[in-house]
Amino acid sequence: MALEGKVVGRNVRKVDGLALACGRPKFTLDLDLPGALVGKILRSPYAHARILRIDTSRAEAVPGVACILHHGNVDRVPYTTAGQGWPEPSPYDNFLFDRKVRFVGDRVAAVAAETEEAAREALRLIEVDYEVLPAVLSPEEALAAGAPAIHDEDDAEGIYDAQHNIAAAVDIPVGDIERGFAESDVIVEASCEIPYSQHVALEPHCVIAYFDEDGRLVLRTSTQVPFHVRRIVARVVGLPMEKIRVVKPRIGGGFGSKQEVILEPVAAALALRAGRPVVMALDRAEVFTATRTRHPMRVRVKLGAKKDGTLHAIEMEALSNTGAYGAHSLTVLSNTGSKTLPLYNKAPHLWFHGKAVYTNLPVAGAYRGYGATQGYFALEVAMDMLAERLGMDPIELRLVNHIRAGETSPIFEKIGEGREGKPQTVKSCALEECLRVGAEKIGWREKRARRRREGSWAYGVGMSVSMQGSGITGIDMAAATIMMNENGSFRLLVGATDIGTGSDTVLAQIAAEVLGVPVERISVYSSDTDFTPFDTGAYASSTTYVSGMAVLRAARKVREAILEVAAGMLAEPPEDLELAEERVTSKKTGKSVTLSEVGHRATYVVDQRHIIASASFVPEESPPPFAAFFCEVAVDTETGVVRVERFVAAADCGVAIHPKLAAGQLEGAIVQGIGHALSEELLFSEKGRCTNANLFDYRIPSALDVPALEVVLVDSEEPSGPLGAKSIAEVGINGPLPAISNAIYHAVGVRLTRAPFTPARVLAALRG
Ligand code: SMO
Repeated sequence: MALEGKVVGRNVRKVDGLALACGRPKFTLDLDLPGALVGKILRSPYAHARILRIDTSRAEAVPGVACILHHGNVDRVPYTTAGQGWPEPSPYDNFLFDRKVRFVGDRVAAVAAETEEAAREALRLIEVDYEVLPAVLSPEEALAAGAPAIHDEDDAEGIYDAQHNIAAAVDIPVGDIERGFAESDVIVEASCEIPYSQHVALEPHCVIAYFDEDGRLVLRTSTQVPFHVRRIVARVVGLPMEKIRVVKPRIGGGFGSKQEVILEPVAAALALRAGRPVVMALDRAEVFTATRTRHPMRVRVKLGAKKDGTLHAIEMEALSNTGAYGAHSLTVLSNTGSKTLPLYNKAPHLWFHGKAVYTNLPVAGAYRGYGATQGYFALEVAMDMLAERLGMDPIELRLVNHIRAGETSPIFEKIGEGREGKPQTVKSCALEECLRVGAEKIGWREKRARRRREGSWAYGVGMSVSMQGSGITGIDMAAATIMMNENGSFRLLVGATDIGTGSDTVLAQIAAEVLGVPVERISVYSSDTDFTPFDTGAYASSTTYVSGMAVLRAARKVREAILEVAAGMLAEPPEDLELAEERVTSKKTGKSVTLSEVGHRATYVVDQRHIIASASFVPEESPPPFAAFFCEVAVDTETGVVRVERFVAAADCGVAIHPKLAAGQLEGAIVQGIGHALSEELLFSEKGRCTNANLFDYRIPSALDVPALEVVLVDSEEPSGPLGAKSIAEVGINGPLPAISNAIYHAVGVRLTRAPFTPARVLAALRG
């Protein structure tokens, strides 16, 4: 493979792999703090209610109870839980505790006690009188005339239209959409809907709050965004930022659910009030109902095309349900358009518009794919309909329309992260090759031409494509520090947040490649707001690209310093020297010195200094990774059961720094996407109570449910990225919903547009 370096492009051992495999204590709750209190949260039994009275006297009398917090005894500070850059694009519509509750599971009070039993007993004894209010349980109800206003408080900030329950709205026209449709030869329309679904990270949200020897507050927490945690907690509990340290240990998955600052302010407030350490961990039911979910969304896509298949007009309308609070409401909605429409950049007339509305249901937030998943479901089903109407092969239709290297889309500039974006030209795109490889592997041509049928089982194949981004232009920022030890090894300090993705390994590889050492000679530390430099965090498919560029820059500076010292030793100019295999060697004379000799000289002998460098990176563009997805499904026409028989994905993530980890990201995202397509949905009673908040009734794919899955990484080289890399974390989750829906259509001739495609829905569709 041409793109392989000495370290980059190789499947080196994960830097934390052995410790994780051996079960060494590395996760948040593995720290045993003597004397820590247990924190628990009292949650609302009602979807919408006003708290008339709260009496904690009986609860406080429970032996072992240290403190109880509620709206009556904490400061009222509006904030957002969305862990994003500053200024924050999500509305400030959250309070640590409020006078009102807005969904079943909303926080009413929190207790810290010596034991879990005492904490639970106290929760039971807190007396609350509620005035139950009419609940709004769907986006349609939220928008209906006379609907109760969910956010009627007068101190929330940044809500688009609180009186009408609209958290955020977008309206982005390009060209003249009416003319576009009038000039089109063929028009199709699809409306697709995604329900409530949850990330189901293996490790639930958890945090330990304690005080260091100087009385500073330390939060050891399972987060994707340590620096945003520090900023948001400081604001909510009223501490100066320098009095807070956030430590991120190993993380058992996030997928967006930990891009939210949910538990940390509660734990911090309890610890501060009690003057004692506090441990908090949610149970699975709380994770399902009271952390964050994907934004349920209905997306309508109308496509107008010329006879040859060239798209001429695209309208996309999204109705997003943000639940009780507006975390990521504007940015997820924006991404529904901004991460989908540039893919088909041949259409001159575009209109993207939509609303994110409040309901009295669980709070939606960031979830891998971040709006694009919802958008691609409708867009790629509509493309399948268009191909059929035109009598074109669906692959051919994509080939006619997809963006290529050297091309742009006005959408890049029009839609950014809650504000305008930046113009961008795509510099690498191997989607054509992805389509070719994927089609060949699934046997597209043969299977498309001949539908198989066995008894009641009908077989079909379907496909879809998607892109995503690599970080957020002009907003994301990452920094890295590299220090050389005198023996020629290095410490790499990054604010980048490995949440199980393997990014520590990827970043070490980038440094190792530049510094001419094996990965084993680099110790990586991520992330601790006291010791590692700033990084916006692990989200928006940013780490390899954004943090990787910071590491690359820091490593280049360190290399320069090493060559300078070696130049003095070899009495040759640095330009004539090269750094490889742990030595600096003269290109002219062949003489060399080891890195250890360089390190010892710099540290102890001549012109002493620490060889150390820091660098930052802010992306000016967000190069999209691309992927093509193909699947074969079997549909039982008697029971409506859908089985995914095979799934093939080919993706272009630029240079894969660690091909196995990159392939693992793609596989994991696809399996989550298959869960969206076949089984995952949170269900609610008519009072807004979730009825399946457990892993038995809410079905994520298990190992047994994963089909024959083949992923291929197609090389490209992204000139703006670190050693040619762009992202891979999210793009894979956008494919399965439309590919499986399109395959079902090929198998049995019905379009499934409401996820998940349960047997009942498939049967209903089959029966007309
Ligand atoms: S949904 Mo991710 O935390 O950008």
